[in-house]
Amino acid sequence: MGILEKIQSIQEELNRTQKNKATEYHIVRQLIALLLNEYGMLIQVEGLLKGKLARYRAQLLEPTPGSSSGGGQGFEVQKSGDARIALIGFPSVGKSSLLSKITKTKSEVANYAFTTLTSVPGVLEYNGAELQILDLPGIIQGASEGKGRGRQVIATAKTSDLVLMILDATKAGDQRAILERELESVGIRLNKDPPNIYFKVKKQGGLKFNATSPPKYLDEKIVGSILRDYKVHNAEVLVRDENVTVEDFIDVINAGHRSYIRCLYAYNKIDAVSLEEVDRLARQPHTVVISCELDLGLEDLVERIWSDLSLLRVYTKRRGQTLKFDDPLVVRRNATVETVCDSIHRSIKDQFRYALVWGASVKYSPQKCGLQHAVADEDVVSIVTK
Ligand SMILES: Nc1nc2c(ncn2[C@@H]2O[C@H](COP(=O)(O)OP(=O)(O)OP(=O)(O)O)[C@@H](O)[C@H]2O)c(=O)[nH]1
Ligand SMILES: [Mg+2]
Repeated sequence: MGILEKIQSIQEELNRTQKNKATEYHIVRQLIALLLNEYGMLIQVEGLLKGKLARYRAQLLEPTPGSSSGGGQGFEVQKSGDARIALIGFPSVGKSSLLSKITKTKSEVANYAFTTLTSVPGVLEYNGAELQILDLPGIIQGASEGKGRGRQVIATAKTSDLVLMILDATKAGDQRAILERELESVGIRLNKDPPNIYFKVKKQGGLKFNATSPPKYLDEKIVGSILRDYKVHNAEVLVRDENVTVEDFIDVINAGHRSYIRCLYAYNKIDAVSLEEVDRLARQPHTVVISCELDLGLEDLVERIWSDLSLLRVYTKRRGQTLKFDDPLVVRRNATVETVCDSIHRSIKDQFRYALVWGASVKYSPQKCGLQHAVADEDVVSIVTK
């Protein structure tokens, strides 16, 4: 081949390649466009499906007509252990993820709303106590009026010693206020003490109203008219706190339907927000920040659960036996020697002479105490019987 022919053949080859390049480029572009389109459609369909799934699952949660309790069996779980903690929150905030992290129980986790349809109990062992953690279906605005399985969820929350409200750090907004309102509307009072008002319905004598110091937001007239509305005409009312409100007084009249429960707020998914935001959330009262995904703040959370429950550990010692510190009796705050007796055995009280108590609740260790003596955390108690 002469030099000219060589040049010509290379040029032809080059032309061909360039043409091919252009066509291939065109084809690839078309392909990419197609794929992108397909991908977009897929995302759309996925969103639609998730939405549908959530809607149907929400319907599944809707109380069935005719059933008094609002449908669904096995929702109420037997109480067990030393205290009950209810996980309350919107769907998909990570309640089940948390249960699976802090207990040995696995509750289904998924990225669509209403994954959990019933209550799932787990046990958290801490400081020698057994704490029952209840994973519950997510609740939504309107839950207290029966939306979703809201009413049952809230009824279960009412039976707990601590509400652990799980919130999504990526959707901070007004979740907290909405959930609080839902719980408030069915008589749950979070992080509040019962109002300091003595109230007793009498058979006769009209209304006897007294106050240790003049209340700021309440007077005899208001109290009288509220009581008349409740058809109570004879009662004794003693207000011991000048700051009580009308709402407080109404709570006192309805004491049977009010539950004063501690609440701890946990913002989950802090791995997905900025440090500034985490800092802002963590500064709210009664709040911890966690990430189930990255195992952040979980130990801290468990410690806070424990301290908010205000449980007391009492070590009981039998005469002549060495004390074991690994298996405490776990009792509520305000517990007395009597409570301790009852937790040991039903009949031990009948044989009771006195108790020897070592620890923070007594001046001298050991000290002889009666049944009414209030115990403190980590006291050692030895019951002396007849
Ligand atoms: N980024 C992030 N995602 C999380 C975290 N914890 C849970 N998730 C995700 O959030 C989604 C919902 O988690 P679940 O534990 O099923 O939420 P849930 O509150 O039990 O939801 P329902 O049962 O539907 O009420 C899942 O896709 C989890 O993987 C976290 O700490 N960080
Ligand atoms: Mg769940």
